[in-house]
Amino acid sequence: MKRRASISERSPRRRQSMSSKRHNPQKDCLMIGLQNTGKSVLLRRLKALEASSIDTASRQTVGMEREEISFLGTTYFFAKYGSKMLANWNKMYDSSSTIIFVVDITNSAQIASSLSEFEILMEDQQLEGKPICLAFNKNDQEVKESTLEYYYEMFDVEFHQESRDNFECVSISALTGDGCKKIMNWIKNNCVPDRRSSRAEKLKPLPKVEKVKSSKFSLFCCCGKK
Ligand SMILES: Nc1nc2c(ncn2[C@@H]2O[C@H](COP(=O)(O)OP(=O)(O)OP(=O)(O)O)[C@@H](O)[C@H]2O)c(=O)[nH]1
Ligand SMILES: [Mg+2]
Repeated sequence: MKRRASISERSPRRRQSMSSKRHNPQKDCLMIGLQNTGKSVLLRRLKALEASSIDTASRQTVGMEREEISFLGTTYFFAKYGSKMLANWNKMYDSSSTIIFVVDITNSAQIASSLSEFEILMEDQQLEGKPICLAFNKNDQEVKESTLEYYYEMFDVEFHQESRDNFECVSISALTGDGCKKIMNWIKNNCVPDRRSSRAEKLKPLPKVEKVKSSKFSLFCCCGKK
């Protein structure tokens, strides 16, 4: 009898997407924030944590950019959305493991809009239990301490830290790298593998342990059979 072609054989595009899913078992770390807050530079910095200098040129992110970043032996997948995609941010929440919201502390004219987007984010039902990191960027610039304290209060950092287990707030400089390692450590602790792959792990039958008696020794054998 003629063998029926598998889905991947019938559709090469489907085969491509299936194989990319197989190679990308993790969900993305989603990076969002308003215009010029420093997302592109931060992504370059996270990729080169220890580098003395990185490319700091501003390139407006149109649509979405994806990057793979390795940290302590694990590769994480980052997706970054520019402010132009603001209306679509929430469509990406489901496919994200963690969210980094970047704020430019030197741009006082923008801070109210950043706060309003952050509040919408924190109230989104889809994000209940999802790890969120608030990154106050550009701390290499002169900003009064009282202004920073004021921003912490404005963004209700203490309240979010108390009410969410996996909320983090960091003061960073994507330019110098200050505080950026903290973000990668937070990702390492919070970036959970895709549910499908962890479910597949759970469904894998456990090796059966059989006790085999021999005249002199008791041997334990592991086999995959049920
Ligand atoms: N002083 C200082 N400047 C920074 C820092 N991070 C980014 N910048 C500068 O801020 C400007 C904007 O940075 P980008 O990374 O392009 O901003 P973005 O958030 O990706 O902007 P969009 O893609 O338009 O949404 C550039 O001139 C950067 O060099 C920082 O930590 N300190
Ligand atoms: Mg950008």
